[in-house]
Amino acid sequence: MILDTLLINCGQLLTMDYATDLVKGEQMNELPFIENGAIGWKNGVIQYIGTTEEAETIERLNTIDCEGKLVTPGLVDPHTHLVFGGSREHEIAMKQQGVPYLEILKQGGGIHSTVQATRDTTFEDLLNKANFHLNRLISYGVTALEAKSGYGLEKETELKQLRVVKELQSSRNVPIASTFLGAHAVPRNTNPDVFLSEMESMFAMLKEEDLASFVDIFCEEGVFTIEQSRSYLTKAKEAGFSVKIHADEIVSLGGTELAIELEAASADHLIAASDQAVEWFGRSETVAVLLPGTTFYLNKESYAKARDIINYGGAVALATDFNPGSSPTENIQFIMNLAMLKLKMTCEEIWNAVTVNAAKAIGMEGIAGRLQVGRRADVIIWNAPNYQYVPYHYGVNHTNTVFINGKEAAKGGAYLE
Ligand code: IZC
Ligand code: ZN
Repeated sequence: MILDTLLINCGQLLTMDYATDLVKGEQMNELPFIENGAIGWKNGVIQYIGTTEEAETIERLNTIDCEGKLVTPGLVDPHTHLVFGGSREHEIAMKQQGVPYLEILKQGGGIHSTVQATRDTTFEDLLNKANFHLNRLISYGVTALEAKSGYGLEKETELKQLRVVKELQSSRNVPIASTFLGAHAVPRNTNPDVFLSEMESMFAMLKEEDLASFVDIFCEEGVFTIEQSRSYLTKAKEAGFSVKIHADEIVSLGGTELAIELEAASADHLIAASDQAVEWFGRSETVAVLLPGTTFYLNKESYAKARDIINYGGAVALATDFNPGSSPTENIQFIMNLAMLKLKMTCEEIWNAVTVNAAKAIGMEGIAGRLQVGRRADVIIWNAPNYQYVPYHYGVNHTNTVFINGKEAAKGGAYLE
């Protein structure tokens, strides 16, 4: 077989080639890599992984000399609110005056502001906007992701958002997991239980039309209670969905315990998770998806207890939480910097958290987050001499070349149209 492309002289080639789909506890601090590695593919599928020396005789059309640079799998972003209308810079002054996130929401701003903008935006404009942000995520190294609805809070607009995601799934060559977050906020002057039953009534149709794989809920003070979340997600599971929870982001309600009890695919945020919940991750397959960009942007002092979750044997993943309110950034590398600085994660843990564990959190363990023969050639060459360098040097884009399905998708930090 003649390969299309062979990368040689990869200073460190991270493969994430573990025996399991999920890396937990102490194992998160391992990071197997091939020194002076080589990786090659044909028709977008990886055909060779090994050393440069052994690759010498492989027939190929194109050779790229990586000159000692770091080469890794494409990154996986397991928590984004990719599809939305408008933006929220008009709330900057309130934010600077210290008006809390939940207070802005209570006053009809925050999520409600984006809901109005999303209702007012056409399908085509939402799609164009989502494509723009997706291209930027890719330029930072993301080659697989999750995208949530949740800015409709009514059937029609929730469907519009999910159909944008479905269009992206078929028109773009990046795997996207679709999550129904109809339960993102209670529409103003609406009874929450009546609202939740309206959202539940969409489950069967979403399943039938394959519009979502996951159902998520914002379990938070002033939004949805533990009891409402348990009942809603139990019905979602009965309808055949995997579930996720925005858990203990601001107030400690016990959403993290609920996620573990329900065997959720992930529990996300966890800044205010109880000590008990943190301990439970050790005995659970539920992935702790941590979003330090949100803590940073909400200007909070204390971050999620990543160290404790890992020390108790749990699995951590990292995500941008890209959204117009609490985390307006597509820069997943900045999230890796924050994980180093604020979550005190080791560089090894950080790389596992944005690849193998992130893929597992969105049901993509079979296709994303690892480099293996037979898998998609979603590969990044980094302007970095080693894997520690990316979490270390902050605020800039280190990608040299992002390959999606074996094709150059971004170069020098810019998406290639
Ligand atoms: O638009 O504020 N936390 N949902 C829950 C968000 C943040 C997104 C937003
Ligand atoms: Zn979120």
